[in-house]
Amino acid sequence: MRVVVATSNAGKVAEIQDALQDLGWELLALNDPRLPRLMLPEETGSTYEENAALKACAVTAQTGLVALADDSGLEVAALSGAPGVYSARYGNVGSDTERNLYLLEQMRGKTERAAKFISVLLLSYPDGHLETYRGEVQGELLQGPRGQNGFGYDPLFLLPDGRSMAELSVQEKRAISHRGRALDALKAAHAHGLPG
Ligand code: ITT
Repeated sequence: MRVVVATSNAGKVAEIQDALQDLGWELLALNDPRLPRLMLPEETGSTYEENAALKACAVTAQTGLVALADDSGLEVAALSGAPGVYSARYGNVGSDTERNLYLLEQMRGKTERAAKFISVLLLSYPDGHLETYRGEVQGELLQGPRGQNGFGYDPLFLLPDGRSMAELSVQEKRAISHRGRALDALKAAHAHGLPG
C-alpha cells in the first residue's frame, strides 16, 4: 500500500519510517516529487484525534492516497496538562530549544514534575474510512536538557530508567515511547495486510 506520511516534522518521519519498514508499505514524504505541492491545514481541533484527522484527511483529499498523520504532545501535571495539543506552539517561540527553555521557566519552583507524552496516529483512506491508534508514556521533567537525540521536548523528559528520551537511539525510543506504542498498535492491526 502507498501511504503519504502527513507530517512536516522530520523527527516524526524518521521514527515512523523506522518502525513501519517491515510492513512493506511504500511510504511517501510530504515533499515527494511525485506528489502535488501539499499544504497541511491549521490545527484547529481541541483533541489530538481531531488534529490528526485534519492533517491526514487534507492530504488524502489533495492526493487521493492513504495518508498517515501523527498528532502528539506533552502533558505536564503541574501545568494542568499544558502544553497538550498546543505543544508545537507553546510559548510562541521559534525553536525546540527556546520552547524547552520556556517550559523550564514555567516549571521553576515546582516540585511535582510528572509528565506524559501522547501520540495519536491516524490513517485516512480515500473512501473516508479512518483508523486511530494512541500511545502514551509516563515520565518526569528534568531541571535542564540532557541528550542529543530525538527532537522537541525529548531532552527534558526523564524516563523511569534514569535516561532522558534524548539519550535513546531511534530503536530504543521506538521500544518505549508514546509513538512507538501507537506504531505497534497500528502494526498489529495491519500485520496480515488487512485494514484495522
Ligand atoms: P506536524 O503537525 O507537521 O506533524 P508538529 O511538530 O507541528 O508536526 P504536532 O502538531 O503534533 O506536530 O506537535 C507536537 C509537538 O509536541 C512537536 O512539535 C514536539 O514539540 C512535541 N513532540 C511530539 N512528539 C514528541 C516526541 O516524540 N518527542 C519530543 N517532543 C515531541
